[in-house]
Amino acid sequence: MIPTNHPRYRSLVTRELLAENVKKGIVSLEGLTAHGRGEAFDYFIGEKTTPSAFLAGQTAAAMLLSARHPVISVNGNTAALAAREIADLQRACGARVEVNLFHRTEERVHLIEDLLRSAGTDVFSGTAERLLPLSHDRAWCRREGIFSADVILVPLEDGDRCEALIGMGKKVIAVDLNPLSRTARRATLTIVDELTRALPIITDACTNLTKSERKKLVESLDNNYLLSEAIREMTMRLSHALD
Ligand code: PTJ
Repeated sequence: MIPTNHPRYRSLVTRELLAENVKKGIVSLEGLTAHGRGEAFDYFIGEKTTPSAFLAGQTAAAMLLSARHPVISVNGNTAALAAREIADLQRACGARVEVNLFHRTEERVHLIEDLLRSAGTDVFSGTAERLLPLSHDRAWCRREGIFSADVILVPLEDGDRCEALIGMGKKVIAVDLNPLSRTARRATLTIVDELTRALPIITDACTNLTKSERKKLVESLDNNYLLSEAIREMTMRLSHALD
C-alpha cells in the first residue's frame, strides 16, 4: 500500500499500475523498462508540460482534425496508462483506434482491445495483415486502419515503425519524453511530454481551436524548433538543479 502523502505518490502508483498490467498480460515486461526511460526524461522537464510541449499538443489536434483518415495507434503501455484519455480523444477528433504491438501475440491484442473498449473506445479491429515494410511484428496492421491512414498518432513508438510510416508518406505525431530518440527526430511532429498529460491537451484543443487557429498551427509546424526547445528547457532545468 502506497501512502498518499508519499512525495513520489503519483510515480509509485503509476509503476504499480504498470506492474499489475504486466501480470494481466497487457503491458510487456520490456514496457516497464521503456517506462523507466520515460520517467528519467520526465524528471528533466520537471514532470510538467513545457510551453513547447503545449504548442506541440495543440498542433497535434490541428493535424488530427484536418486529416482525411486519422488513426491512433495503441500499444500495451498506452492502453494501461491512458485508456480513458484515448476514448476521450477519439470522441473529440473522430480517429480510428487500432492496436499495434512490438511484442505481438493475438492474446495481447485482444486483451488490449478489451481494455480500450471497457474505457469507451470504439476499437477498429478485425483481420490484421503484414502490411508495413518492417521485419518485426509491428508490420501487422489493418488495411483500412493504420495502413491507409494519412495522419497517425503514435504514443511510445519505436523508431523503426516511425521511419516506415514516414517512408509511406504519412504524417506521424509521436508522444515521446525522449527528444533525442529516433522516433522523436523522424516524426512529423513530436510532443515531448508524458502521455497522460499530453493526451488531454490534444483533446481540449480539438474542442476549442477555431478553424483559422488550426490552419495557422499546421502551417507553422517546425519539429526541429519544438525538439530544440524541449532540449533547451531540459538543459536549463539541469543547469539550475542545485541552485
Ligand atoms: O506494447 P508493445 O509490445 O508494443 O511494446 C511497447 C514498448 C513501449 C515496449 C515499445 O514500443 C518500446 O520498446 O518502446 P521504446 O523503443 O522503448 O520507446 C519508448 C519511448 O517512449 C522512450 O523513448 C521513452 O522515453 C518514452 N516513454 C516511456 N514512457 C512514456 C514515454 N513517453 C511519454 N509518456 C510516457 N508515459
